[in-house]
Amino acid sequence: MKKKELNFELYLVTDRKLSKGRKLEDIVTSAVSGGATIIQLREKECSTREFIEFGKKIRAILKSKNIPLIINDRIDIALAVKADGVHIGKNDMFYQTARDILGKDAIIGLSVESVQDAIEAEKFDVDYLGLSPIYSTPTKTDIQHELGLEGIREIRKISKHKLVAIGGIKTYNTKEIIQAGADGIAVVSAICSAEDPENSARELREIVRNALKERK
Ligand code: TZP
Ligand code: MG
Repeated sequence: MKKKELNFELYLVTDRKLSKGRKLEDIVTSAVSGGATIIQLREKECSTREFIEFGKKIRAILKSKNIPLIINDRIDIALAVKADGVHIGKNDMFYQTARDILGKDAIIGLSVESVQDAIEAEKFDVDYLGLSPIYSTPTKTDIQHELGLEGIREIRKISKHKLVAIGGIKTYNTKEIIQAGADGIAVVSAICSAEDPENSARELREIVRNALKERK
């Protein structure tokens, strides 16, 4: 996957706790059939061995479909499963250290939680910023401040990077998020907990695509 071809329109972040007992492999496969453009494995509780085994399985599924695989936090896992990149937050490894380890071809995304964070990220050659959170969400409760639409607009004004919005995003608020300046949305529950993950992915992607078209 060449970096120029990266499409951030619908970014799925996995969470097995929210998958209603269904296999994450199946949810990922359905999401991709519905139009997910990039997949991040976010495993906070499984062992390193399990994570690697699972990552390799997902890697195999995504490879044939040319969909990039991103690993949350864990540079070691990303290397072990030959993922396309990592997503790092403020408490994880420093951006530059991750870049030095993974090299220039890796996709590296950085979470930003404020305009100030986005200003600081201007000096990095990151591949995208995850704007976190747009809205508060039961999926991740250790966050204090909602960026909201105003936060997206402000960051869009000052940032040269691709912007992926995350937190509380559903079909009913996707359009306004893209209109505010995001290049795509990242979701957990809107797909992982959906009755029909494929259909949810299809609906979300369609809204993003149309909103991007209108913005041009
Ligand atoms: N980072 C910021 S918010 C969030 C993460 C991983 C969770 C988003 O979950 P949901 O279910 O899409 O609101
Ligand atoms: Mg993290």
